[in-house]
Amino acid sequence: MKKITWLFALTGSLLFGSCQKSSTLSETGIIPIPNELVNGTGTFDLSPDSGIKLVGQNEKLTHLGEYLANRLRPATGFDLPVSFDQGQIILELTDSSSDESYNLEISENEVKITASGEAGLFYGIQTFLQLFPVELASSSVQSVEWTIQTGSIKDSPEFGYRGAMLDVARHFISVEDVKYFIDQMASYKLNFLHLHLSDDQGWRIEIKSWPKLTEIGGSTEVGGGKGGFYTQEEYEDLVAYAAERFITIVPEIDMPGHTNAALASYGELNPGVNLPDGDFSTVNKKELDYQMPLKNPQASELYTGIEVGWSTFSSDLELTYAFVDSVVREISELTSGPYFHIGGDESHVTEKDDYIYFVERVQDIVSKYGKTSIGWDEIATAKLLPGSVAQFWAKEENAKLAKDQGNQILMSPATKMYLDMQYDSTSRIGLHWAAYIELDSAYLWEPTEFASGISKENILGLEAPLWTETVTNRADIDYLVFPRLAALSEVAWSSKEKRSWESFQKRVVSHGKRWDLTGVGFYKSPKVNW
Ligand code: TNX
Repeated sequence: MKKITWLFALTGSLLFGSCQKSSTLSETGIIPIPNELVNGTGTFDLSPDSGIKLVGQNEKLTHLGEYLANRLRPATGFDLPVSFDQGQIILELTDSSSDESYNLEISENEVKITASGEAGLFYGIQTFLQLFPVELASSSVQSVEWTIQTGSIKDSPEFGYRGAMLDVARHFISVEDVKYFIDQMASYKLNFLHLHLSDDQGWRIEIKSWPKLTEIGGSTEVGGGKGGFYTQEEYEDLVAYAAERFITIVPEIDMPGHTNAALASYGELNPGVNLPDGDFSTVNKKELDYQMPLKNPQASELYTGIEVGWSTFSSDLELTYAFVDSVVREISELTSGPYFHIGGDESHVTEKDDYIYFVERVQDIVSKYGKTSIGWDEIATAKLLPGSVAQFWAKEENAKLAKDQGNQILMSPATKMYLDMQYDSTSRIGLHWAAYIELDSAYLWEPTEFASGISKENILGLEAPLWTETVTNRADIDYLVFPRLAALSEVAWSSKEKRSWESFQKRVVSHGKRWDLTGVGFYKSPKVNW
């Protein structure tokens, strides 16, 4: 009797299991949703005999083949040899262009991913991986049928810059956690990781010519914890790790405001004026403990609170530019990507003229070291160099100023893209000065219609920042980032015509299962039937 019940349960679950399986390719939970998708009628099975065949010249091809094999091997337990001779999974690279598009053709006998550039092939691989049962994400062998639906996909991104930002200054984030974040970004086809490396509360990257920045400035964080910093070798390792996943690191040194950690490390950089009395906050942040620094013309005190807008470099001190020059030079030498982020936000105690003078001089320094400046939208009040990018977070009129100068805008509207905003008033961490951002709100907006006068051609791309005033560990990152990062990746990658909340709401369910399986502590938004 017992046996019969057991059998019953088993058959039931098998039946249920197979009902759960998507019956067509378009019903598989691909995020971001591809441009063009045609359903086939059959299935393709990955089997112990499957192999990966490489077609093309590029030396990165072997690397991509191995990457795919390594993603498929642990859960399937299959050998999946990678070769130029045979295999049913074909990776074909036709050129070495920077084009990010790919084609994916799945028939009953083979799968073929074709691209003219390595990044495109990598994105095709990401899509392919999402087609399998979620158990594929497991690190041990699973007894599952590795079946996917046939059909074809032609895909390319809407925006060339699809980014996320980690504020490693308010709370330091370890190399290991940044790598984890990079892996997550890669699976959603994001390609720029902006690291906010300095702020009032901490300086997080070693500068060999100014060592006290990390000795002193890196020694604490919000709440008074021990802080931390990346050595230059660790930073280079992150740049390389990201590059292998087609992600470009954008380093940010925030200035002239948000500079207390530097001012606490080197007294001689201090403006030498007393900070004004009063409340310097423009926004009413969550009531965390904070302490104002001593009003001291010498080195300022380290700061572990979360108020903003009260520190500044001195723009009429030549030493300031010597300092900035060293910092930009050292970091630029370690950075393979084209951008250097100069911050520029919330400099509420910098005179307007001083601010403009400072931004213009710093842009020149950045350009001298072969990089292009990005800055928060306020930098558009200065004269921008051709190519400089204004990152829109708050003020439409600043975005407009950038556009009128012929410069592009990186869209990070706080009300939609700030990953540190709470989902609702019950969220256990996060701020809410800009908005509460539930999953549907993060999804339902159109970047080319968001700020008046800013249309597609003015937009370089999108970036979702995670500020970390209230974020102290991986669980906190997971909770604020997922599932919103998946939603934002679709806004950045997929065309307006393809996006639909109803569809996303269904597709994200399998991602939730994958997150559960891999220990990503995501927010179980009530907007989704998980
Ligand atoms: C505003 S966005 C800031 C950050 C804070 C963030 C908190 C921006 C350019 N400045 O300094 O961390 O709000 O949400």
